[in-house]
Amino acid sequence: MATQLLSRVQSTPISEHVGMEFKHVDLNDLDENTFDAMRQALAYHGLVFVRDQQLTPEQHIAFARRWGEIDINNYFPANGGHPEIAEVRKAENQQTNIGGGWHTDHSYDQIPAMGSILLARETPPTGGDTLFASMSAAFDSLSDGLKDTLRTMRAVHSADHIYSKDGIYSKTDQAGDLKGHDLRTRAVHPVIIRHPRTGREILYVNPAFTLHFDGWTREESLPLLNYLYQVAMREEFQCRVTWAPGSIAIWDNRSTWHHAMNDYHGHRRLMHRITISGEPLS
Ligand SMILES: O=C(O)CCC(=O)C(=O)O
Ligand SMILES: [Fe+2]
Repeated sequence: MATQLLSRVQSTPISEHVGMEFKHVDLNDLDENTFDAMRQALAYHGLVFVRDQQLTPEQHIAFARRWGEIDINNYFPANGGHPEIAEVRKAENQQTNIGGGWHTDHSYDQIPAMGSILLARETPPTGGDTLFASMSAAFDSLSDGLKDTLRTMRAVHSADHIYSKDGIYSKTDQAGDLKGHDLRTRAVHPVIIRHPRTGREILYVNPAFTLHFDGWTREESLPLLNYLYQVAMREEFQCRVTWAPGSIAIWDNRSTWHHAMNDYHGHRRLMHRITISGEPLS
């Protein structure tokens, strides 16, 4: 207790439903109490954000290992020499960014990643923010009738239409940077999952990777999916993070969506991402 009283660590919510910013912390020298507070904040607020960190790639990896096992990304280019670190980058002369639409990472995997740890290395002079949205707040806002119906449903997810040879990125100027064109992915998950730590219910469909409800055609699924997406995209469920080199975000990939803004054409942005493995969803 004495250490907590003496500690200058401060944590402040970023918005009502998602995000907690920690101040006066050094991630290279983080005591167990503060790390536990971050774990708790991640579970209940879906996103932990910290500014002004000086982490080498090795220190980024060491910090990530405190959260769990590292999941090597199949699609993003690796940072030379560190296969654990994927680069999320956009050059001065590129138009398309990575993650420029609402999504949750890895919902196409049987056991989706728990989350990611994204460290800003180079940021544009303005813009390049990331939006996050709480899928537990979105779920809570639905009617009891719709909640009950969704609890009985499952949805099919895949990444093939995004990353395969003729997928969405193949037609963009990110095509040359991405890999894994021949991988095939398909997973069926409950539409409503429970957070493994908080027990809170979460709406687990997303516009990027969810194809249709299990047993329904895509045509039948789209009206309801689009309705759920409209609810989930309400500004009241969101927060916005503005990056500078050394800013780092840890997000819970089950309970949040994110969206990388693409409003900095002509400037470079480079982020280092480490993905943390998850556990089976239920
Ligand atoms: O660059 C960002 O802000 C986020 C990109 C993204 O979607 C990701 O790293 O999963
Ligand atoms: Fe993403």
